This record gives sequence, C-alpha cells and structure tokens, in this order.
Amino acid sequence: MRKKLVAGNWKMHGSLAENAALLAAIKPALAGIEAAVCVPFPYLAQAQAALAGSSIAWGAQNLSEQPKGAFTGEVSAAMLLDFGCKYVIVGHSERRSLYGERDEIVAKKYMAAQAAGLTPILCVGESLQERESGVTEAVVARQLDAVIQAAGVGSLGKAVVAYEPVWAIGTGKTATPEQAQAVHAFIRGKIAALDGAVADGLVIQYGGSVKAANAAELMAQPDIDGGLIGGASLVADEFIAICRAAA
Ligand code: G2H
Repeated sequence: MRKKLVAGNWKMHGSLAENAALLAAIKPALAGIEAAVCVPFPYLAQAQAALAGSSIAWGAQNLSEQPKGAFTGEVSAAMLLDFGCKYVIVGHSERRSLYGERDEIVAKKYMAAQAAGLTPILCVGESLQERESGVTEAVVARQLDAVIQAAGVGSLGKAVVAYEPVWAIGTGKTATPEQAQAVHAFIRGKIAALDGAVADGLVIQYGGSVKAANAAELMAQPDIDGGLIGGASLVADEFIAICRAAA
C-alpha cells in the first residue's frame, strides 16, 4: 500500500514572523502524520529548527543542476542537504513557464537532487490550451519521458510525481476528481508498462487549488496519493485539514 503524502509549496511567501506562527500551529496538529513543507531558501534553517524531530519533513522549491561552482545566485543539492532537506520540487510549472525551464534542464535537476540523496517532487501537467486541444496525455508523457530517458524508470522509485494541471494552479479551478484520476491513472499505467513495481509504489500527488473543502474527494481517488498544496498551505487550518484528509 502506498502512503499518501501532502506537501506544502509556500512559493515566494512568508516572513520569519509569519512562518514561526504557521510552523508552530501545524507541528503539534500534525503529530504522527507524515507531511512536508517546501519553503523559500532563506527559511530552510527556520524550518529545520522548528520541525526537527517532528513527522513533518521540509524541502526546497528549486535547485541548481550543477554540483558547485561559479553559478551566481544558484543553490546546490548539497546545500539543501546541509539544512536537512528531504524533498525538493523540480519542474514546477511556474519554473517551466516563467523561468524557461525545459524538460532537459528539469531532468538534470531531478538527477542532481537524487545524486545527493534528496527526493525530487517532479511536477508535470498541461496548460489549458493543451487540454483543450486534446494533448494532455502527450504533454505529460513527454515531461515524464525526459526524466525516464535521462535517469531510468527505476529512478522513479526514489521520487514523487506531482500532477498539476496548469489551468488549475492558483486559479481557484480544481480539476474534478474524475479528471485528476484519469491523468493519474495514465501516469501510473505508462510507468507500469516499463516497471510494475515502480508504478505500484510511486506516490503521485495532485496539485492545483487543493483546499480543505475539496481534499477528501480528491484523496479518495485510487491513483491520487496526496497533494502538492500552494495557497492553502499558508493557512494553518487549511493545511492541517488537507493533511488529515489524506492520512
Ligand atoms: C500548484 C499549487 C502548488 P495552488 O502550483 O504547487 O498551488 O494550490 O495555489 O494552486
């Protein structure tokens, strides 16, 4: 049986004071429930100090594909490990669309994370235009294939995949549970054709305007194994309720 995993993606939100309040609220409420928060780089030390020893892991939202060197402004996988990170989000649609991250660079970041011992949360998903032109599966397959070709299907045994339809991100529009389940089943089936055991064990999160009010029906779908939560992860009561719905 796969264990569900809910991860918060704080994006570029928070402050020392706001984070302290949020972390202090979620830590006791989620005692014993495995969850994660992916925080902005400057707050990794704060997350580490607040969450060490709890059931909530922490991680980052991006990393460099390079191990070290003259790459001004970049942050390496080893640096994330220095702050106790377990997870790092790779290939979020905001990185793909706003910062030009193509499949090839996403695959390199995914491999850099795994080489250091981090678990990448690999984001895939189609735009509204792609959905409307009927190429959702082709887009998701292409995004997965970039990683499978670079790192091998076995690498997915040490990764999490997050399906995030771009049209549902931060828009308040959520894919229906059936729409989400259909793509999750496609992803698992595609991987199962290559390696059944990896497909069975793979945690596939859903992301895109998940909130407490819609979490339970999404989490009830057979191939939805948790969520990657943006806006609602900044509100303690919402995040707690979503994590509990998945537990
Ligand atoms: C999708 C999601 C978190 P939100 O980007 O990765 O954000 O829940 O705000 O749609």
